[in-house]
Amino acid sequence: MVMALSNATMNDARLYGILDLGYVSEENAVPVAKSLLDGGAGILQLRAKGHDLETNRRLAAVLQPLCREAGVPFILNDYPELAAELGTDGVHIGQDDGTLANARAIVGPGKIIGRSTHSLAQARAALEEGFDYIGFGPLFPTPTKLGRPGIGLEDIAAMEREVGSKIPAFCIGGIKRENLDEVLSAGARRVVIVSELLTAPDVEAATRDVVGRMIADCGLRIADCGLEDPAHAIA
Ligand code: 3NM
Repeated sequence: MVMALSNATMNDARLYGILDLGYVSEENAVPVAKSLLDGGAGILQLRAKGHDLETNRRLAAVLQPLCREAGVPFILNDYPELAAELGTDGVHIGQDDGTLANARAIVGPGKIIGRSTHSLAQARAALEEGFDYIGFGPLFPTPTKLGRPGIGLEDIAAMEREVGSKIPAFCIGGIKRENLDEVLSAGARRVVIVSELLTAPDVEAATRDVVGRMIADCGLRIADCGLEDPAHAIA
């Protein structure tokens, strides 16, 4: 069995890349994943909503070793049983996908389990429950996750102070290079960017640009962009 990557690896991640089959064909999945990794994405997720289990299995089986080679955790969206079967580094679950304890019982100890949160209250609850990281959003309405209102930027600072200082917290939803500065100014320290990167003419260059800006922004802050207690971040 393959062990999960270390806490430190994920705690360093500023940009979380998602290979979303809503934007990338199965044939292009591997080259696009490579571009995200080469551009500096610190975590990679396969998100194949509406695709069958076999497609998820086929792709995840290829992407996991690719990420391992790059030293980047590979996370499967949904499908904890498949994550356990393939030994992926972790799994990401939504608000309606059950408890952490349930997912942990399936994927086992040492695996990364993340939760989507859509409010400050949900972010606090995910920290309390013991999730390894959270997504926080959608900040802006986004075609990648239709039907959800944007939660705006107002709660980012409080979320970062209360939750993002303890576990990695990734702001998500409608983030583009053109509004990245606004999101960072609101206090975000980590982001997920999906459509903007996957539809860029040069995925690797766009990814590299975002990662460079994230790192530079951390360097500008008085407080470090790390966690208060990195060892505490992942159980
Ligand atoms: N989850 P884009 S928003 C997959 O708020 C996802 O939980 C969200 O894609 C959440 O960068 C989102 O294209 C879509 O807006 C993010």
